[in-house]
Amino acid sequence: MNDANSDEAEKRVHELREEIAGHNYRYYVLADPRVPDAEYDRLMRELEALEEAYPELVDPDSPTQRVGARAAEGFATVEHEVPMLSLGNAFETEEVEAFDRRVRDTLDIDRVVYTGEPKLDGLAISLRYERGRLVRAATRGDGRTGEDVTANVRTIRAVPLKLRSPDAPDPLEVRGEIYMTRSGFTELNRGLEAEDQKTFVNPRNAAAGSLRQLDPKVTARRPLRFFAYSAIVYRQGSDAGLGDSQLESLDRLAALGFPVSSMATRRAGVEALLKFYREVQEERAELDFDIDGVVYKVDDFDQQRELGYVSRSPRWALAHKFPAEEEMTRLERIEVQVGRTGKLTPVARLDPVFVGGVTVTNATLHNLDEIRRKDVREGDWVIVRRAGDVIPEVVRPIVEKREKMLPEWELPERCPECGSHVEQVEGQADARCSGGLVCPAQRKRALEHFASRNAMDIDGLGTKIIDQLVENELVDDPADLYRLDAETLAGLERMGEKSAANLVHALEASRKVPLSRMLFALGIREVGEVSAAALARHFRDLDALMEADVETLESIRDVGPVVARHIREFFDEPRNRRVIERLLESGVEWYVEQVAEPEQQPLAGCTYVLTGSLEGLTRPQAKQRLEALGARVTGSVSKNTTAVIAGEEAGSKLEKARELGVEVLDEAALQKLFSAKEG
Ligand code: D41
Repeated sequence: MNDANSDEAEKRVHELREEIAGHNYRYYVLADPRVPDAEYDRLMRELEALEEAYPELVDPDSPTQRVGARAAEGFATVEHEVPMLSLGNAFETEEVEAFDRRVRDTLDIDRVVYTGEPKLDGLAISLRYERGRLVRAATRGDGRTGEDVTANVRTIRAVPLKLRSPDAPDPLEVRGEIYMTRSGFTELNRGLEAEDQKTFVNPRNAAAGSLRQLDPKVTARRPLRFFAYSAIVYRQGSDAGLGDSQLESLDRLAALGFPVSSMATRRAGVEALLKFYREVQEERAELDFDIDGVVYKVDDFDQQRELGYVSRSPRWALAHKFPAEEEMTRLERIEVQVGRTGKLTPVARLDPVFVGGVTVTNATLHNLDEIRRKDVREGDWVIVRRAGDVIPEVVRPIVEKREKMLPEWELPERCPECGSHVEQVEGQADARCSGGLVCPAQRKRALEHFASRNAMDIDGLGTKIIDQLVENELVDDPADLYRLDAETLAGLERMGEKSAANLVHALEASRKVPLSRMLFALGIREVGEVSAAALARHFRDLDALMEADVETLESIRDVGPVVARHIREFFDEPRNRRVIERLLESGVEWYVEQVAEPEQQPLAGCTYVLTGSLEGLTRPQAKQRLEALGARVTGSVSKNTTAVIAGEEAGSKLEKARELGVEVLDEAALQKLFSAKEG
C-alpha cells in the first residue's frame, strides 16, 4: 500500500504523534497547556482514525496505544538492579539539625548546599527506558523486588512513552512518585458513589488501588499523575545520576519529558531548609495533591557519594514530615452548641488527640443530617482531620472498632441552654432554639459577633468576658455594653484594673463606626459583610434602611429575597428597634464611608498572587488592602494573573510567573501601587 495516500497518512501520523507529545509536555511538565482539552481530543481522534485506516502505521509507543495490554492474571515480580532505598524520617527541628551536623562533620565543611523538595504522598515507582522507550515500570515493593506494572503505567499520560531527547543515556532508569490529584480523587469518588461502588478513603489509596488494577483499561480512566525525583544511569555496570547535582538532574529530567516538582529548590544551610519547610507547609492546603512533608537532599553528587548509605537509606537525604492531618480517637459524647441566631450545632467531644500540629478536643459535626450520613455515634472510634488552619472535623467512624451496639444520636427536644423548644423545619438541615433573646447562649454569641474584628472591633471583649457579663446580668444586649464602667469590669474574673481600663477605652474607640460595620454588627440573619456594605452604599442612612420595604431591599445587588425578608423582620421587631435607639443614645455614631462602586474601584478586574514574606506588612494585610481597591487575590498563578507580588524567599509561584511571563512586583512596587491607588 505504498500509494500517495498512504505516504500522506504516514506523514500526518508522525505529525500528530509529535504534536500530541508536545501538548503532553506542555501540560504535565511545564503545567502550561497551549490548547484546550477539546483540541487535544480532536488530535487524538484524528490519529486513531488514521491508525485504523492504515494498521501498518500502528506503533506501540503511539499515544493511542497507551491502553494496549489486556487484563492480566497477576503481576510479575521484578528485581531492582539498584535497590530502591528508603528515606530516614524526622518530625522535629532538632532531628533536622542533627542530620545537618552529621553531614557537615562527615564532609568536613561549614555549610552544605541542599535541595528541598515536597514529599509527595503517592507510590514510589521505577521506570526503565531502553533506546529512549519505556520498557518497564515497577513498584518499589520492599526496595529489592517490586511488581511489574508496565501495562498500567503506560496509561498514565504524564509518563512519557518516549524520551524527548535522542541522546539521553541508555539505558536510563527514572524514579519518582505516582499520585492522584485531589480534584481527580474527588471526581473519581463522586463517580464511584453514583454507581454504588466502594469509594476510596484518600488520594493515596485511590492511586494505589488504581495502579494495582489487573485491567489497564480501568487504570486508564483513573486520574493518575507522576513526578520524577531521581535518575539512574548505568555505565559499564556502575551507576550514576544525570548531571552533577540533584537540582541539575531534575532539570535534565524535565528536558527529557518528565514532570518534576516546580517547588524543588536549592538551599544553603539548615536554617534555610527549615524555612523551606515552613513555606511548603503554608502552601500545602492550596496544592492539588497531598504531600506529607519535604525531602532534603545533599545537592552535590560527589558529596552524596562521600556520605554513602546506612543499611537501606542514604546518609545524604532526610524526609522531614508534617504533623499528621488525620488521627484516630474516641468520641466521648455529642453536645449541642447554640449559635447567635439560635442555630444548634452538634459538637463532638473527643479524647484529646494530637493532629495537624495541635491537640484537638472538639470537632464540629455540622448538623443531624451529617451525623446520620456519616453514622457517627457516641462512644465510637473516629478519624479526626485538621488540615492547615481549618476547623477540626470528624471524617468518619471506624465501624469495625465498634465493640457493641451504640444507639443513634438524637437531637434534644429542648435547647440545652434555655430550655426553649427546638425547631426543625422540614427540608432544612439546621435545627434552632426558639428562645430568641431569652436564650443566654444566643445573647452571648450575638454580643461576641457585635464586638468582633470586622463588626464593632471592640478589642479585649472576648468570649470569657462576655460569658461573665451575661451570667452576672450586667449586659443583656449590645447597648448595655456602652454603660459599663471600669470599676464594674475590674470586678470580673481574669480582669485587672489595667485591662478594665483598656476595655473601657476600646468601647469608647468603637463608638464612631462606618454604617456598613454597624449593620453587620447587628447580626441580622444572613446579612454578612458583603450585603451590609451593599446596604450602606445604597441607603447611606440608617433610618431610610429601617423603613425600606422588601421590594426595595430585593432590588439591591448582593441582597436576595430571603435576606430582604430577614432584614424587614429584624427592623419590624420592636426589641431590635429599641436596641438601636439605645445604641445611638449611648453615643454610637455611624458614618458613611466614601466607597466607590465596585466597577469604579481602581483595581477592579485585576488579579494578584502573593508569595514569599513581606517586610512592612503581613500577607493578610496586603490581601485586604488589594481587595479594598477592588482586586482579587488568589492562591495560584495563571496566565490571567495581573501580577505576582513576591516577597523574600518566594518559591514556586515566582518561578511559575516567570514561566508564564506574568509581571512580578516586589514589596517596594506594591507600596507604590498602594500609594498611587489608595488616594
Ligand atoms: O516525593 C517523594 N515522595 C520522594 C520520595 C522524593 N521527593 N524524593 C525521594 N528520594 C528518595 C531517594 C533519596 C532515596 C532517592 C523519595 C524517595 N527516595 C522514596 N520514596 C519512597 C521511598 C523512598
